[in-house]
Amino acid sequence: MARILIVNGSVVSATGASAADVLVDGETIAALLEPGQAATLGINADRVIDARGKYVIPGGVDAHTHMELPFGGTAASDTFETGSRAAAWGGTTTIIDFAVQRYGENVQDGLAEWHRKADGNCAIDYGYHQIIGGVDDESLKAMRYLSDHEGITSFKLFMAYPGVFYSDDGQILRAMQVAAENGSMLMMHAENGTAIDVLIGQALARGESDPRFHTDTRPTEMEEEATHRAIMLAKVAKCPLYVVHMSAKEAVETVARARGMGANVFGETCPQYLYFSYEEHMSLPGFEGAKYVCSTPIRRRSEGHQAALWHYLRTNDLSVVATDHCPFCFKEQKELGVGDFSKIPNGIGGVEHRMDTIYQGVVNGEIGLSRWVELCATTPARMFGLYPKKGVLAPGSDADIVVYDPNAKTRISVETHHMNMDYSAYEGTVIDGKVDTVISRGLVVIDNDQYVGRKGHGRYVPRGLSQYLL
Ligand code: DUC
Ligand code: ZN
Ligand code: ZN
Repeated sequence: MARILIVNGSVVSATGASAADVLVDGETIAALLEPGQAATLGINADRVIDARGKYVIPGGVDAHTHMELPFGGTAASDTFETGSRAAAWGGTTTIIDFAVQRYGENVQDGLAEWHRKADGNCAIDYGYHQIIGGVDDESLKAMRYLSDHEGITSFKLFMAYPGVFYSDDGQILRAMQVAAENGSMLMMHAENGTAIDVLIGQALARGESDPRFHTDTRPTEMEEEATHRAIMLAKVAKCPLYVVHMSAKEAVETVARARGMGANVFGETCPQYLYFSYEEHMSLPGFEGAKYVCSTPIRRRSEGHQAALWHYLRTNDLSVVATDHCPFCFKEQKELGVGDFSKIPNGIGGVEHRMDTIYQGVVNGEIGLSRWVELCATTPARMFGLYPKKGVLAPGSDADIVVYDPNAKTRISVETHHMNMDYSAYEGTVIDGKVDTVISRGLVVIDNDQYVGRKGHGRYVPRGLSQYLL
């Protein structure tokens, strides 16, 4: 593989920014050099990339995606091939997807199925968390095995979706106790699913069938209560806990309180919760709101959730921005829920837009430049045992690099995105900044507005334990 020298850029890390040149040799970073030092030292490269006026950052790590997830009577519309390519377009060079064990299935079979879907198809590197949809003796044993032998050190449980992925409190506690044995991370979908199902039934009985009732039947209290319960169970089990896709400010307050008391509790949010709202998106006329149906739901701006989430991104009570990329087409997929919002498949596609939309938070003064890199690359890598291979530009790290142009603009549209979706939730949005060049393990994959990578370049990356445990 080639030697690449990136010159004249500003290298941005989780701790600061400085003028430096980056030398890539094969799949890894060979050196960070003083500007001009390469010439002095007589270093040659096969390719020199001029990053003048641009940022040079570690490739994004999206810790929450769902390629080809069977869900809601259909399946997420991106394959690993299309979804990982779209991620690369958006400056993400590693995804952690969720392998699935459904109730009654064998965990290892679920994992094998995910390898079948991903292996040989990805443009960028990938790992897996494992969803445990049926906690029993066998799946608990499998958790130990995956963590010891398969590089899967994080497990997602659901307090929502009774009859599908749901675990009761006793099952959750047992899984947490197993995770605590070796420091694996328990990831939680924290919503009170049995109570929500009652509210859904009552709403439908009243004839409330439009998409916006998805939010109304998943009130903030259901997220807050479940988050609190998960934290208490994790405390009893002495297990690290990562609460996924948080949208209610009260729920994050609960995480903040636990963190204040020294608990190993972490919160994740997603761009859709920062930018979309009940008033502007869920309540669009007709069936348009279906485009924004995801769980946890999009919340009311009038209640201050979006502003609070930005606040908690600053305080680190929300530590990671992931996408929960779970795309469904409007035609035939979202449309399954015409006349019954509870049948709309839950999910929004966004793997391509995370780096850009969160960079907009830098432009808007919500977060600093280094915090952008920390939230989108460095912390997810450390949180899920990928660091320092991923998430940092340092000698020996994988050469996963994004050259980002802060002076260009990105217009998001279904016409120009690369995800396998027939609509864009961000249609027409113009973002300051643009992914310029993307390198995945030493291979240039995005160059001059072209995808020049290849299917199968991306490799499975086994992960270690979280590096954040107190
Ligand atoms: N939870 C997820 O994490 N992804 C898709 C749907 C859901 O409820
Ligand atoms: Zn979830
Ligand atoms: Zn998800």
